[in-house]
Amino acid sequence: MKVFIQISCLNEADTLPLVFKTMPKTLPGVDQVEWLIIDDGSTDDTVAVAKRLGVKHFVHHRRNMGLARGFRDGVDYALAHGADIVVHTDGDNQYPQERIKDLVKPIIDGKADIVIGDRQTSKIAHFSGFKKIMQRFGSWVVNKAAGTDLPDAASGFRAYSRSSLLKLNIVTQFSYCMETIIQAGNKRIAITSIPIETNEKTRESRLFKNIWQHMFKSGQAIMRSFVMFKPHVIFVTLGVVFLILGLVPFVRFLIFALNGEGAGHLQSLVFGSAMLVGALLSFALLVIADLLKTNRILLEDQLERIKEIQYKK
Ligand SMILES: Nc1nc2c(ncn2[C@@H]2O[C@H](COP(=O)(O)OP(=O)(O)O)[C@@H](O)[C@H]2O)c(=O)[nH]1
Ligand SMILES: [Mg+2]
Repeated sequence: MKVFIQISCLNEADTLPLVFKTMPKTLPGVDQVEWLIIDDGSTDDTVAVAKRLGVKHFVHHRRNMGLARGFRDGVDYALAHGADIVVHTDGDNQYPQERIKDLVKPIIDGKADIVIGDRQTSKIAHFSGFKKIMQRFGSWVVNKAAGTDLPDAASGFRAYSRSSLLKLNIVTQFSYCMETIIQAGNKRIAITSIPIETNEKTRESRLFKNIWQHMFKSGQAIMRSFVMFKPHVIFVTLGVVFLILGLVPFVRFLIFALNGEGAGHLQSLVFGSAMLVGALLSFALLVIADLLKTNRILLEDQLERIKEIQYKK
């Protein structure tokens, strides 16, 4: 059993030594623990510091490509080097590395394929009340899209089994945290979570300037996942709303028209017809989205088989 612990880094030279203070060298039930740094175009000493700390595996991006792409390239590297489990943690020492042993345990025991460290956001002192509510709301929406029941969808402290990584395909540039859950949920991958306590904040978030940006970007990612995995939720809702908005004035016009008073109610006819066209379009988009979904399932099945061959152990 080989575990790769990967750390996303964008200029983390200052905090990496702190991260490695609690970084496990061995784990129960694991033969080999490897550390992997994803250097996403850092301009500080991240790489030199990591080498000094004993890291031997690196994925470099010459320029910044974003967290999601970094994660994907890290996973590719780990799988190519024989990883059975890939753990992800942050370079700002937000997560308790000493809990990695608990994160991988459900996978080693064969009870789950993805394990998420639940930060218990309601208890984090430096989160504002509003941020806590938004975290809960965000997780609720993700759970709805994924068909899961996870308390903390935005946590980046996770362990993934090899087989789950062969099935997951990251397509968004951003918010892969939410995306992986929604994909995993819809692909019926077993996900579980364990409660963790986060460390003291070392610096401000670099991923988000403020909570609004966070909400906007997460919202986009969730919306896209909905269209990908549950298109009926969006297009049936839209279609029904348009249908009702269209039928009411349309029927109103018809009644008048049958009574010979149609000429005075053309507005109803125009508005009703426009809404009915909207309804028709929504249902047409539903059919297209559904066909695309079938296509994607076939493509993803191929990708999984290719990855299995590519990363054969
Ligand atoms: N690969 C990659 N990692 C990043 C990027 N920006 C931030 N990170 C890393 O992602 C992790 C989380 O970033 P952080 O600024 O702490 O955001 P937070 O999750 O909101 O606390 C840290 O390990 C960062 O070094 C990026 O553009 N690319
Ligand atoms: Mg952080």
